Amino acid sequence: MTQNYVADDIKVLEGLEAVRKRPGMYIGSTSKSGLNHLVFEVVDNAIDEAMAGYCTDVDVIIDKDNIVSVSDNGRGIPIDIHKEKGLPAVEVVMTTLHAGGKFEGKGYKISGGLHGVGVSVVNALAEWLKVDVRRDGKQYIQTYHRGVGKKLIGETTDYAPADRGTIITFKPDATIFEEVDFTAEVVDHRLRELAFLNKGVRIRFRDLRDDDALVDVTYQFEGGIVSYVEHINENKEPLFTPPIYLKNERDEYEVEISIQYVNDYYDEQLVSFANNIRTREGGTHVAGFRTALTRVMNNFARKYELIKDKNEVLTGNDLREGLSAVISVKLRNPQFEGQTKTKLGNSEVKGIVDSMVDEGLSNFVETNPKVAKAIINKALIAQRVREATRKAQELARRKSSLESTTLPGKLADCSDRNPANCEIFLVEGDSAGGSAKQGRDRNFQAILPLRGKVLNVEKARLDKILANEEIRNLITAIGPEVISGLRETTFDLDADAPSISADVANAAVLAKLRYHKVVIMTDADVDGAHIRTLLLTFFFRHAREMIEAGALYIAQPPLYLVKKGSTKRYVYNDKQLDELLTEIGRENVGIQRYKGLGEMNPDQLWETTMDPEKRTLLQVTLEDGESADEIFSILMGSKVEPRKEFIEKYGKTVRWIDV
Ligand code: 0RA
Repeated sequence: MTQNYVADDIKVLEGLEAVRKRPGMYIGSTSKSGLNHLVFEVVDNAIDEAMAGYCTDVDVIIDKDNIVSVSDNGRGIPIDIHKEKGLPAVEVVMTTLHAGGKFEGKGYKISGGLHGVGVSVVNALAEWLKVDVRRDGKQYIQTYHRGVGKKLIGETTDYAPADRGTIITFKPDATIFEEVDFTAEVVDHRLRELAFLNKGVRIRFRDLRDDDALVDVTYQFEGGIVSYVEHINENKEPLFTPPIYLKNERDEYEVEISIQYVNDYYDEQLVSFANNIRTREGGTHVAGFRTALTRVMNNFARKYELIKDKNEVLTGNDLREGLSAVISVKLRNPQFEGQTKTKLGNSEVKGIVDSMVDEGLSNFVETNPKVAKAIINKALIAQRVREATRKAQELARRKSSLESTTLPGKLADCSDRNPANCEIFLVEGDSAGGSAKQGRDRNFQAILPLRGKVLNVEKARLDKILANEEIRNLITAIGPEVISGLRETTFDLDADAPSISADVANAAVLAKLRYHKVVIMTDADVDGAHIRTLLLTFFFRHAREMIEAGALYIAQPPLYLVKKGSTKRYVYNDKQLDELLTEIGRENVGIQRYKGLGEMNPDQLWETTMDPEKRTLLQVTLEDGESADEIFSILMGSKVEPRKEFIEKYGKTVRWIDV
């Protein structure tokens, strides 16, 4: 027996010696955070007593010299002789690592403290510590120095049984800690948090170190975590009041959740705890909550047709915007994982929280449909905004990628660097492109051959259009800034900007262009007309101001070459041909019909279509925005019938082209 006793004693010394040798292992560090942790370790024990239902008041004092005392009106640490060790139980608690658990009664001590190390660690790291227990009408006081040298200071037996509890007072060991000044704000914050998490418990905090700045606050929240949510949203505009509150106890798990949304704040404020320990990295309780929240709200939204499209869903992100929530779970064996050991790892918790929220929240939304609808509307707005933002970012990204792109390889640029003098010909196909390159005046004329049919832009959105290489080449060549979806500012001449004259606006557009004349040059046949229409549609939809500024043109290649004797005449349409033949007579006339630009030799192309002295260019103008819009929709949109009708009626002509 005596042998055992000594052995146990040595074990105690070894245990506490280990704490003093490697304090970081037990309290995280020996800096401020480790120091403050000493207070929390003691407070957590008192709060455990409150959680067990035996304590209503906790009193924390930081006194001069950084002497801390924590009192509670719980049952008091047992003082009877511990059977195995032959020591008063309080002494075992104070000197044995993890001793707290040995006293667990059923349903008691869910476990406290960041590392759950127990007060013996505080004892080991204190220059001195005094424990004062009042229990069963007795008072029992012990002191320690650096965890050892226990002294019985007092023992009385005439206490009023009602006056019970524990007072632990200690002074941190300056040979262990880098500094011994407790941080009042950190202690204060944690005590308030504990008061929220433990409904009704009264926690008083006093900082008496500085006579000129005494602190004396008391926290007590009858609303518990509902009060916590209200506190988080104190200066915000709630979407509804009071916050939603869900609670469930199952087996050895207790789950409490409070939720509120706010209108004027877009981040999520989710604060989660496991056994009063803040789980900054989240974990299975948070995952279960999120899954259930998303499902319940989507189910409700679909049931009441707040989302119509079957495929439409509110995502977790949509439902997180403006959400303030506190999640608090209590369980017997919490597993903490993650970088900072602040992530709850117990896998069973996810399902428990999920089913509890599913049940509780489904019930809530059915009985509070107005609140549910407000939440869903908010999420729908969040969804729309997110979608628009994503697109804008995508466009900005593409724009910068366009800007950083060197000019397309296919572009045969001109040498003049003054856009006002320059023209670019958008030419259908490589062979026509070849003729145009040879025929042009390279000083001021650039050629960009476009391969095949340009994408039908009427049906595609800008982000998709930009994936098309031909369009990208085109945009890069003329200057991305003229594309309305790719610039930050608009040149709009709307009612809000009456002071900007059309001239100024047009000049602003021209300043973005690399060529002041952009000329569509396609064959005079059906395919050519189609490509021209596709290009016009693109400019109309995405660079309308460029048309308004008069920068878009259509080249007029001849349809026929008429030869008689030594005279040669180019003819641009059948009517002209008729007139010419009437004039010169139909005998001994050679008529060549050009099927495509590629059939002309470079000199002919220059002479007939590109030479500013001789050519006819059609400037594209918009007579009437609305009807132009309608025509494009008919021509390029997906309804076949109106398009057919239009083409039959107007043939190949694009009506709004003003010559
Ligand atoms: C072990 C067992 C019991 C209470 C405590 C420890 C206890 C520890 C601290 C630390 C600060 N305040 C405290 N209050 C209580 C329960 C013993 C019983 O069943 O009565």
